[in-house]
Amino acid sequence: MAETVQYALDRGVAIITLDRPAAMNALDDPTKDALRAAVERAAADPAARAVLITGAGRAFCAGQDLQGHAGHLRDGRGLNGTVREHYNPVVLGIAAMRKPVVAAVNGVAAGAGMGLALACDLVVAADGASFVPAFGGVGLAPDSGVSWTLQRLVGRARATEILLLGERITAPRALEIGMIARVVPAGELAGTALELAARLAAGPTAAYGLTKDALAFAAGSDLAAALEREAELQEDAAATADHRGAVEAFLAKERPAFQGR
Ligand code: T3D
Repeated sequence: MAETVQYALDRGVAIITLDRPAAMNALDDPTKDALRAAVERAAADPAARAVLITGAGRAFCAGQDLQGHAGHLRDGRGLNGTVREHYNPVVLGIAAMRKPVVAAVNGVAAGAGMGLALACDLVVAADGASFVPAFGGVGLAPDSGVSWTLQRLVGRARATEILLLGERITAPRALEIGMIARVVPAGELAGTALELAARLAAGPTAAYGLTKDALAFAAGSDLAAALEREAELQEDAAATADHRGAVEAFLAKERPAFQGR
C-alpha cells in the first residue's frame, strides 16, 4: 500500500488516514489505488468491526489531484477511467460494507473528498472544517456519489443550490442542514471520532450492517417493498448470537457483550 494512505487498528476500529498533507490529501493515482485497497481491506478484515476515515494535516481531502489530472488531460488520457476504477468502488465499498463507517472531517473536504465524506455512515467534523463542492469550479459534474448522497441528506432544492453555486459550506452550516451528524471543537475531533467508532465496534455490528442494508434499500423502494426487506433482514438479525445474548442479558439485568455475529 502506498505511504499516502495509512491503515491501523485500534479497539476493533480500522483507521484509514489519507496522508498527503502537503497536497491537502488530494487524490493522485497511487493514493486512489491505496484508498480503494484500504476500503477493501477494512471490509474483509475480521479484526475491524467499524471503520474510521480521516485526513492528516489541515485538510480532510481536496478531491482529485489536479496536478496529475492536468497531466492526463494534456497527454490525451482525459479522466483515465478513474471514476469507474477508483471513486465508484470506494463509495460502493463503503456503502456495501456491513460495518459502520465514520468520517472524521478534520479540515476541508472538496470535490471527491466531499463525496468520500458523505459516503460514510456518520460524519463528524471539526468546527473549522468545511465542504466545498469543487466540481463546477473546474468545469466538472459531480462524481463519487455526491449527486446521490447529497440530495438524500439535504433535499433536492438545497443539493441543487450547493452543486450549482459551489459555495463553501462550513461545518456548523452542514450540521444545520442535516448534511453531517456532529460538529466538535477541532482539538477534540480525533478523540471523539475514535470513541464513537470504538463504541460502534463494540456494538451489535451484524445488526448495524443489516441496518445499513435496510436504509439503503428503503431509499429506493416503496413502503411495501421496504417492509418486506425489513422482514427478511430482521430474520437475519434475530438469528445472530448477539440478539439471543442481548435478550438473555436484558432479562438477567446485565450488560450485553456483543460479538458482531
Ligand atoms: O477524473 C477526474 O479527475 C474526475 C474526478 C474529479 C473529482 C474531483 O474531486 S473534481 C474537484 C477537484 N478538486 C478541486 O477542484 C479543489 C481544488 N482546491 C481548492 O479549491 C482549494 O485548494 C481548497 C478549497 C481545497 C482549499 O483552499 P485553501 O485556500 O485552504 O488552500 P490552497 O491555498 O488553495 O491550497 C493549498 C495547497 O494545496 C496549494 O498548493 P501550494 O500552492 O501550497 O503548493 C494547492 O495547489 C494544493 N491543492 C489544493 N487542492 C488541490 C491541490 N493540489 C492538487 N490538487 C488539488 N485538488
